[in-house]
Amino acid sequence: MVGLVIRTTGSWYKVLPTSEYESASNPCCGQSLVNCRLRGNYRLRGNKQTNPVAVGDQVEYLLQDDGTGVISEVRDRRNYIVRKATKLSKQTHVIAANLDRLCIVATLGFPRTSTGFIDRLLVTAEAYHIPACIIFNKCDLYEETLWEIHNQLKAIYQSASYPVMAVSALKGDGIEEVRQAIAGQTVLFSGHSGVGKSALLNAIAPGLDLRVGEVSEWSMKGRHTTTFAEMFPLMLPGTASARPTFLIDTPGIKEFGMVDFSLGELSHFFPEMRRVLHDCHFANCTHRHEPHCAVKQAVDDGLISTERYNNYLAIYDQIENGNETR
Ligand SMILES: Nc1nc2c(ncn2[C@@H]2O[C@H](COP(=O)(O)OP(=O)(O)OP(=O)(O)O)[C@@H](O)[C@H]2O)c(=O)[nH]1
Ligand SMILES: [Mg+2]
Ligand SMILES: [Zn+2]
Repeated sequence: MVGLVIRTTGSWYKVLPTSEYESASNPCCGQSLVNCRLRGNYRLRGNKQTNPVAVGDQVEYLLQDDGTGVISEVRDRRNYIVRKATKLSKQTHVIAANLDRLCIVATLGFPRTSTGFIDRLLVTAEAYHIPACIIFNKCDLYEETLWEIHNQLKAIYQSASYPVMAVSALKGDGIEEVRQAIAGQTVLFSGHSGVGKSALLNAIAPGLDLRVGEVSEWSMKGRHTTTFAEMFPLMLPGTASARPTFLIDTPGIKEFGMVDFSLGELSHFFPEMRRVLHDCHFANCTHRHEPHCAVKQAVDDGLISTERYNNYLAIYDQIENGNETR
């Protein structure tokens, strides 16, 4: 049997049989989920990853007499989003696999998301060719100054080729645009705790009824309302897609520790740099101090945002010094 991992808790995996969502008009039928464990002698891939099976994985499993399953194989991943397991850890944690899109949920206040955090997630998405977009939530709380900041950030990210949306999960503003953009796709929602990822999923698909944090709760340090990643297969009515949509809610992350790529590649994961870097005088230009650097020129000309370029330098420094922790 083949199925899709939609939730992992400890050593149990909830698997949706492929036949359930490929034929069903409403794949959201809880009864058909199979509780699976990993075969005892399953070898961890290079034992670098803390989780051998992640949400979004396609797995092969054997159905037991008691109705549970035993996973014998995790199929090769098309892509995935991976981060450091903990700040200083050498181990990595796969947040989710086989994605069509990463939605970074950000807020300008209550709490504020830094562009450094956004750019680290974007770089990781680029590295695995996952289209990404940025959703600024809680726009019902923006006054004039926050709208100005929003518009500046929107200009920066759109010119770097990322779609930017402003929404209010609470009031419903902008939700229709998000629904149309993601219909029929497997979408990972990621961002700090308290930005409203679960609230946004509830707004996109009102039947979901996910737990949303109390205002007093998320402002307290270290409190996470969502505690494990979970995928929700559903049909999005009113959209053009006849395919199910797979929404993945995740626990908030404080810092995003990047893994798995080299310094030389970094500028290739900034689309606006990728466009010009072939014009640098030196083929191995790091775009930091070299003369006749097309990237630095583009920054001077206002074609590449200073904010993004500074984040590039910061990430470069951190990788170079071996303490990339964000
Ligand atoms: N004003 C306003 N508040 C919102 C909006 N969306 C979410 N909230 C509030 O923000 C708080 C956090 O929302 P959650 O959906 O739990 O946030 P989360 O990102 O899922 O948090 P974790 O699960 O901890 O990662 C709750 O109190 C929500 O009511 C919004 O659009 N406007
Ligand atoms: Mg949540
Ligand atoms: Zn250069």
